Amino acid sequence: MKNALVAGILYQVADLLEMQDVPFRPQAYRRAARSVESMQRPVEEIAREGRDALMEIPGVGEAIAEKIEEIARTGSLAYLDELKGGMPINVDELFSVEGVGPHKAKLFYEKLGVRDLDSLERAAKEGKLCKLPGMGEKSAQQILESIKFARTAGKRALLGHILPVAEDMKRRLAALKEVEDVEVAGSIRRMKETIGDIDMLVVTDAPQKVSEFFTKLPNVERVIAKGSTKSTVELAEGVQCDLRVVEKKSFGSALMYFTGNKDHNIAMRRIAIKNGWKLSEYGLFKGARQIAGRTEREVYGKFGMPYIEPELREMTGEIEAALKHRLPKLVGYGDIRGDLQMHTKWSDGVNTIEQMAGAAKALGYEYVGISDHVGTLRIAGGMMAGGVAKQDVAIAKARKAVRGIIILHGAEVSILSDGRLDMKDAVLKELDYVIASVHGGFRQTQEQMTKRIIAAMENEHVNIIGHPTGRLIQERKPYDVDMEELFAASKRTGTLLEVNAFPNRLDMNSENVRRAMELGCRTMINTDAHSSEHLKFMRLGIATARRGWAEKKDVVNTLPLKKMMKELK
Ligand code: DGT
Ligand code: CA
Ligand code: CA
Ligand code: ZN
Repeated sequence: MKNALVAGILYQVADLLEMQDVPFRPQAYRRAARSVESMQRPVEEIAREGRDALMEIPGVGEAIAEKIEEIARTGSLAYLDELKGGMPINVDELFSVEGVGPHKAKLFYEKLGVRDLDSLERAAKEGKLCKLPGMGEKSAQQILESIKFARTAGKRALLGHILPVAEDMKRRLAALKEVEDVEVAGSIRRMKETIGDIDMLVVTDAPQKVSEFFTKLPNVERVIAKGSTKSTVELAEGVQCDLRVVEKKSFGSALMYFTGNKDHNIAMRRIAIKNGWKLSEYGLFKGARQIAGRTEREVYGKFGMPYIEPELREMTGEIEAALKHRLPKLVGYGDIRGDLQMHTKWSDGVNTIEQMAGAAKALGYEYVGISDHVGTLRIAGGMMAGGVAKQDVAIAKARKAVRGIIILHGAEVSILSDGRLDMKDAVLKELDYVIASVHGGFRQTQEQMTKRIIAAMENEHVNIIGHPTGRLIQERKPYDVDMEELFAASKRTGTLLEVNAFPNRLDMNSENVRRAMELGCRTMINTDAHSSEHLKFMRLGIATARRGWAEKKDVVNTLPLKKMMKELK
């Protein structure tokens, strides 16, 4: 942990103490923070020497030394969380706005009841901020600007939002006659769930023309750098994009290098050195002679490895597996035969059953499952028993209207806090399949939550657990559940743990998929579409499964209808 980060935590403590009008201690924390910040030596190293060593840092007494030890050991400070928890306001949100510190936050709260970004924004828009002492039109306007920034800053973009942007850019570049080859690299190519920036590679003999074109694309907001080998721009979608020009003979090695990840690259380079070679973005070299680099396959081949799919390049055993020719045969992007989680106008979706089925058919699916919310989940428009019966008639009608695809009638039912389902068995039993999910009551102990979900898995009518951990990427942590227990229950009961492909869910995540597959569980990938447009998120779920080393045989909805239905247990 960097000294600046340790100091940052101490500064935050100081701010919070000051807001509570605690005398002296804020200054003490700030003094210590300044010392730590300005030290050359890593404070972590000093912490390892013991408390006495820490107390030699100017301004650091026993109490603060103890805190630094904890930060060095755990990366966080329980005392800080406690202070934050005791505040009536969302400190992290408010302090993330430039121009809002402890004094302003306190003022805004006491005079206007501002607790978080939303209420701050409201107050600013209603013209209330500028009337406060020490504030004016201008500073209120600045805060409004900063709020916009604070909402996106520090957050990585979702793959699902940026992948189409990168692909569109690739298409536009590929259409240029000067461009010989173009590829998206980086975390997007590895299909990581969140991405920092877009990395594009091109082969061209006319780099000036290409960078000219690139920096003038319609969604370019700002040009950060423009050169013949590298240009960087900021896009309207809120991410940066790097464009690098590489030589044709190096395209494979450059693609490998800029796809990463970094640890994978470093390991490959080490292996090259062991062989007496040198690997870089320019190629694989024996002395001055290039022995590979045109394609990735060629480079991996020189090392006696098969091609390693980008989704696997996370340095989690793929290199060893490749050397032993034991890489998984990943489920393919074209292997899915149907999507079984989607919502229509019958609950909280925007399209009709016919429209969803038609869109699924257009994707080439053999079957599609309609799984509207049932039960008392009001915000999702849950149907009661009567609604389900009516929908059954509507499904029968849709089957006649949309030919060439099998329409299944399923449902998504909530798992109540005590593990019971939010719908009678007698209703569930009539459906083709049932997905059970946790939609509320997230704050249970691990024991309660695990028992709750397993109880649902043990219900004979439940076939699938939807979004099994409840996380929303960068928004909500997963609820506390013992995944090992869920995997065991999945094997025992045959209830599938879903890979939900919705861009901000991707739940199970790839780590969980990997573990589940290791234990011999199977899974199903569904989109949870709430509109026909959402059906195309399937590939994000497939990518998540691939990053979890899942093979076709592990994914139940790669099976033809009859076999798939047999796997619904
Ligand atoms: P991101 O953008 O944060 O989502 O993640 P990446 O993986 O796209 O990282 P980025 O954009 O910083 O760099 C693209 C690739 O370039 C990265 O995956 C591996 C390679 N790379 C970047 N820096 C280094 C480095 O210092 N050493 C090595 N060996 N490779 C690097
Ligand atoms: Ca990147
Ligand atoms: Ca980059
Ligand atoms: Zn759900």
